[in-house]
Amino acid sequence: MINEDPKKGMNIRINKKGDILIKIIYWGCAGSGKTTAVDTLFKLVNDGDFNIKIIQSLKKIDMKSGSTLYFDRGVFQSKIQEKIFYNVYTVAGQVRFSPLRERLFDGTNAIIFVFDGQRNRLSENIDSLKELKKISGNRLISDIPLLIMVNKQDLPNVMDKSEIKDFLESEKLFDFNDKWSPIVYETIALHKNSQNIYTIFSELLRRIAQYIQKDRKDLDKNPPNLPKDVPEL
Ligand SMILES: Nc1nc2c(ncn2[C@@H]2O[C@H](COP(=O)(O)OP(=O)(O)OP(=O)(O)O)[C@@H](O)[C@H]2O)c(=O)[nH]1
Ligand SMILES: [Mg+2]
Repeated sequence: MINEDPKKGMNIRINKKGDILIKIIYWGCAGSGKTTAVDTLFKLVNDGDFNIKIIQSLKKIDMKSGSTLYFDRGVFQSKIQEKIFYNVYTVAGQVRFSPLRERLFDGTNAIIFVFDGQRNRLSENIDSLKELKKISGNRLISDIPLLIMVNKQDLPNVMDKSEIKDFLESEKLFDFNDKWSPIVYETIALHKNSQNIYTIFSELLRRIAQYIQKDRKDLDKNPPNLPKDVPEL
């Protein structure tokens, strides 16, 4: 751990080889499009020329219905700084999997919250966001960068980003006046007409780098003491 106090700072893990392991989670209610978004992200990176490359393709643990049963996970490596690895997870969004999400949250460094843009899903979206805020112990944004997708923009009459912002502000769930406030992106997660799926991920990576810089002073003063049980990638 970079920081001695697990409740403060980013707590990036570094393994014995000196690799920097960053854990990113896609969070949101059941069916909002987390698995679809990450699946599309891996396809885009596989087919395109980006600053990251796939080290481990996306492994899904799901039910027959396609809903996630445990989690999905895949790994990218930065092409620019080869010591940096991004472990990307999606949580299982069904309400009954809350204990599982709490466990998966452990060690999370950055989050993309996936709103289902359909109006009839608003209360499920909000419940999921409240759960995330509770589990994170108020570390969102101060220590854990967060961005928001309003997904399914290809469907008719979905919520747009300004509606989401107004709603979250009026409910006092976030304010959007700070430099580190979440950016809200309108997205389509389906691969065939995807929108903003790589853009939001790359903005998250940019923010992670900025947050690490913020911690950097601590890192210089207190070189990390690596726990023996940090697994190799
Ligand atoms: N039209 C449309 N459908 C989408 C979009 N993103 C996801 N879907 C569909 O929404 C359904 C649920 O998507 P998933 O990616 O499995 O949702 P999830 O958030 O992983 O759900 P859980 O694993 O149960 O938490 C699937 O039928 C997807 O094809 C989108 O942008 N547009
Ligand atoms: Mg899923």
